[in-house]
Amino acid sequence: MAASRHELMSDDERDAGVGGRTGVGLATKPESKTAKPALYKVLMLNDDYTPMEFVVLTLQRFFKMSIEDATRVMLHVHQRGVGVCGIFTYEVAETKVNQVMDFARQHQHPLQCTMEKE
Ligand code: TYC
Repeated sequence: MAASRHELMSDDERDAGVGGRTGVGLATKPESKTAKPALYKVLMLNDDYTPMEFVVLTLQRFFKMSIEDATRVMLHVHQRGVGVCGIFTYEVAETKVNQVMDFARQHQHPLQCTMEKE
């Protein structure tokens, strides 16, 4: 589906109104009222020891994936070395990384999970 005109506009253009003249709004008006939060990718890393079933279970439990999606992501990580589990705000991403690392440690698996700015 093609992007709408509205979706293609910058915040400045929206602030100026549809078809408005960018950059000629009132000097007192903020450029945008809705600052978007920074986003972070949560990454899963491959290793030689963690069982595939454990990785699938981890993706289902902490990232709410179906068994099909979890298996797809696990196999991607197994084959490519790294894969994206999801994209979140900083605090949510940090919580997910900690949950995965704690879960792996409890089960004595070397599974590693990390985050990086998008
Ligand atoms: N490479 C592991 C194995 O062969 C499976 C695995 C997949 C481990 C993904 C970690 O993030 C991972 N048992």
